[in-house]
Amino acid sequence: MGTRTVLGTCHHDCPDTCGWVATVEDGVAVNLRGNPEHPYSQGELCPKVNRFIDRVYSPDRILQPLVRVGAKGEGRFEPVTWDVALNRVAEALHELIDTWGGEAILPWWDAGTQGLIQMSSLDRRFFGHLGATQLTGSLCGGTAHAGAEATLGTGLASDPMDVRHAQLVILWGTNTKLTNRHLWPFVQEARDQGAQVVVIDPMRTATARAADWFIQPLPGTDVALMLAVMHVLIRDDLIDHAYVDAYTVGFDELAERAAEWTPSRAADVCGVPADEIERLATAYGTTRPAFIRTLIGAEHHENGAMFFRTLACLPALTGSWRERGGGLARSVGSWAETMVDDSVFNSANGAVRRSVNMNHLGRALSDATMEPPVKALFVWCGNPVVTVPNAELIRNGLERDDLFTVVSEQFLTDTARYADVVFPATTQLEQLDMVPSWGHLYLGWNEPAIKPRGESVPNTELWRRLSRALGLTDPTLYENDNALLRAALPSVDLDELRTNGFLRLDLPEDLRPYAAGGFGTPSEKAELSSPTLAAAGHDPVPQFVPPAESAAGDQDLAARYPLALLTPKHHTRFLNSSYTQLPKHGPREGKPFLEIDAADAAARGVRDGDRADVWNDRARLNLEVRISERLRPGVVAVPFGWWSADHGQEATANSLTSDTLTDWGGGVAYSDTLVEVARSG
Ligand SMILES: Nc1nc2c(c(=O)[nH]1)N[C@H]1C(S)=C(S)[C@@H](COP(=O)(O)OP(=O)(O)OC[C@H]3O[C@@H](n4cnc5c(=O)[nH]c(N)nc54)[C@H](O)[C@@H]3O)O[C@H]1N2
Ligand SMILES: Nc1nc2c(c(=O)[nH]1)N[C@H]1C(S)=C(S)[C@@H](COP(=O)(O)OP(=O)(O)OC[C@H]3O[C@@H](n4cnc5c(=O)[nH]c(N)nc54)[C@H](O)[C@@H]3O)O[C@H]1N2
Ligand code: SF4
Ligand SMILES: [Mo]
Repeated sequence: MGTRTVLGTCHHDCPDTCGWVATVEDGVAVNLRGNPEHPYSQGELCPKVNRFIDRVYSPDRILQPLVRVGAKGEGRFEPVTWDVALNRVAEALHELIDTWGGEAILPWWDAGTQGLIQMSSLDRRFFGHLGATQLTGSLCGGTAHAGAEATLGTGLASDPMDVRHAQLVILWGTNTKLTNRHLWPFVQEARDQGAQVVVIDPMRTATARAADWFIQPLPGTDVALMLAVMHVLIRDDLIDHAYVDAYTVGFDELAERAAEWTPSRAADVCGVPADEIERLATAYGTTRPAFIRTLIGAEHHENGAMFFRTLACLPALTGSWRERGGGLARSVGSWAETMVDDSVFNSANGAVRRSVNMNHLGRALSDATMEPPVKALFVWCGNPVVTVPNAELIRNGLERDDLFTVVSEQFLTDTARYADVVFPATTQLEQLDMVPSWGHLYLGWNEPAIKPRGESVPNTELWRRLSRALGLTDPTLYENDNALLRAALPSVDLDELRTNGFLRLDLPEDLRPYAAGGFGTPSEKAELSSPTLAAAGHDPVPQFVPPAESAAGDQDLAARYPLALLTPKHHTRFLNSSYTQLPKHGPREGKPFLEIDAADAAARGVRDGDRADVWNDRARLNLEVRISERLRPGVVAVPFGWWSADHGQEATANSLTSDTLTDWGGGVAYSDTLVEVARSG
């Protein structure tokens, strides 16, 4: 067999979608490094994936089907053959479909791999065939998309790589150096040519520390800040009137609203001094080109869609969409959709089926009034017990004796521990896929580098095997991986993609989507006032609405729980809840902790290194205290990602968080969470 190299693409739910090269010796992957040819990731991976081979060959990998022998959550399983496991699932499904109907089955998945076919493809046909409940909503990105869409008509915006042409870079609610690290060199390139970098974030992140200017609003208050920026732009006539006249609608209504939002009024709401708001607006209105970069973090508030809707108005006011290095860059997933047609995976079952928002998994599992109740749950590509808000409700649901749970996983996660049957899943080195990116404009091919370890299978193969076990005959349930990819990528030369490892979307090099209008709205203009929002019962014009779970939203609740809790991504070696269990990743990130400002700590008699309780009506956590200068008084943080075992208790950060849905877009407001803290022991 000898030594060979195989081109692949990182599958993680990360905007960077790095190209990689695996070296394989006698069928064993011995090295994985960044593909130096990749124009965006440029030969680098990251501290998580540099050791991906440890993950693939970890002694803790699940390599055979497992059936539960202990109590739910206890984590005791016994290996069985595929036939035994498949038959157990088939029997359970037949029985519950006969009694309760297909809607008693709930599929739940996230982007554990964001590969096109392994994340979600044949599952849609399989569950469609069974008439299962449909999963809606989004843990990540749906709200940001819906917000931007209200102004722009689609999710399409600037090419993030064009940040290098900017003279002012505003990183608004994104932690680039941690979460989008391969964009940072392009930010730095702009800076080397004189650009000023501003970070707007409630937390002094690593990115904030690296910036020229850090602005620290209270969480969930940015819309007030943006309206005050507009107030100054309009007052000081820093508006591109030609652009506004030609390519926007609703300027007068927006101007009327912005007139109400003086910098001093906004300062009272967001905690940013009025003169700093003035300076931000002046810098934005007078520096050309001015690039706004945002990603996902700010969507996780009750007013999350409004954040993105309002932000997307700013470049229209200054005409910044005209400029290379201007406009607004967000997830570019919608650009990939111009060449990737995943609707080919849709089920032929056109019947209207019940739907459940994925953020309300706990509610769905514990709602006795649902007709029919959820009797079977399938989870793949996600670890909801750690990653979904109000997680104790999910745990309670998973403990139900009358719930049949199936999980496809690489590792025995907190969620998998509650399964009745666990199927062993392959990793990206063992499966075929194409990975669209939401951080750059390249598609990535992933050729399997090694054979599946043990008896693990790609998700597509799991759905084929389950279809067979259930005796389903529809041939579309059995399509092979190559055929699935060909169907979804009709305009892509797959041979070229496979040979090259990546391919740029068929788009102009100088993207500037709205340099001369061309918005996707019904008016074909940027809708500063939106009839579509009005028709859906929302304020047609940007407006700040305080989240219900905030000091401004519910004074009684805030009297009991006076601290706003952030539960951010924080670790260079974790990807959401992945990697925490691996010896070269988890221990190097230390143990779970509570971060608190010195004033809030002193008021509670809490010192650095103490243990403290953090609680609200949803849960209580006991954590080590770190006094930090990264947060404003009134705001605390518990980074998320660690599993129960790392906490030495069942609850994790998401046990505390709010599962209120966002204003629109089907996301969740886990960053609107109030807690109290007290010293323990
Ligand atoms: N190392 C590492 N990288 C990752 C991940 C990981 O877990 N680890 N996760 C990946 C995933 S799934 C995603 S979606 C991306 C997310 O990428 P980002 O969106 O860049 O990251 P987040 O940390 O979710 O949020 C960004 C920032 O938003 C801030 N924020 C929260 N609320 C507000 C607000 O009201 N206003 C403002 N202005 N800012 C606010 C947070 O403090 C945070 O610093 O990162 C990806 N990259
Ligand atoms: N408090 C708080 N909560 C958050 C966030 C936050 O910042 N704070 N971030 C939110 C965001 S943006 C996101 S995207 C979500 C992420 O939430 P999840 O998607 O649940 O994230 P992970 O913990 O990475 O879980 C992915 C799982 O998929 C498995 N997996 C990977 N590849 C495959 C495969 O090919 N097949 C199968 N069967 N399994 C696979 C991995 O082993 C891993 O256990 O978390 C959200 N929750
Ligand atoms: S996790 Fe992100 S940064 Fe790391 S290799 Fe994958 S795509 Fe690149
Ligand atoms: Mo995400």
